[in-house]
Amino acid sequence: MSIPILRCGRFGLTLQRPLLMGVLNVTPDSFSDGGRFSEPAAAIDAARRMIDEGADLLDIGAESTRPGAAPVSADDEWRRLAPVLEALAGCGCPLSVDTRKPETMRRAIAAGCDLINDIGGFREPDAIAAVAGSAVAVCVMHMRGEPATMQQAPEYRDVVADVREFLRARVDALRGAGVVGPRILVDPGIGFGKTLEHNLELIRRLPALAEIAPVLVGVSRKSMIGALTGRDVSQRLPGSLAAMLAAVARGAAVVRVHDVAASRDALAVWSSIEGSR
Ligand code: HH2
Repeated sequence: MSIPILRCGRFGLTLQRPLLMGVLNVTPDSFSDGGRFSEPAAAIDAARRMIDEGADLLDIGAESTRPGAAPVSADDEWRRLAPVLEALAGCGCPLSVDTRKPETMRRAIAAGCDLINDIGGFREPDAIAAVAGSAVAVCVMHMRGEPATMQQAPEYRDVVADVREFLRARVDALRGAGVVGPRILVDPGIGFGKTLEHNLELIRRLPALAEIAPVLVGVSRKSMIGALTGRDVSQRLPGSLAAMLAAVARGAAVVRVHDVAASRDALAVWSSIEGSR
């Protein structure tokens, strides 16, 4: 069987084993690490540390998406991203930019990023056009509603069927616009307009999403882990590792994590026992 590949800007990443995407939030208000890396120098140090620890990709975000977060303008978003992207351009690690804004997508692609991660699933008018003429990979995430209101009593007919239908339609729209080849990841959007039970069901039935495209999953430090363990955000690593391995066991191709070294160790042990991935 041929080894699946993700075409990702300057890189071709093999998906033979689960890939680790390290989270770099250059925001003053992210839920888990808000403010720690809002100065470019601190962000760049954190990025280099994650690369040393074994990150396969870095996901750089300049707008917090935690429930209730305030939106930022495209210019402010770019002011936060530009120095970090410039400093990391030659770091040898694929760079993902986490944004919903077509203008930021275009600027990030021009600055040499390799993946655009859109928690809005490329629904903004012009978002698909922003990535279509480039070689970047895309991550299409499902979110119900908007960050400010998404946790207000979310309801689904069947959460897995609804998320799958949404992701399939977005992937079809991207492919129709010329985003072809193995450049697309899909993501159930854990915590984005979902109850705890919705999140658990999506992880349990992840293979239903992997039929569409390789799946990226982000559970690291999220409120789902807090709800299950009673732990504050600073103490959610063990729970995050358990959820990450449950996702990987169900076929997650990429996992988005804050704690790269610990996640790398957990994956090394898991993969050695499982053998095949
Ligand atoms: N989760 C967050 C942000 N971006 N992108 C994808 N594809 N999948 C996710 O699950 C995901 C994401 C939220 O986490 P974090 O970046 O740590 O927090 P904040 O949005 O507050 O910056």
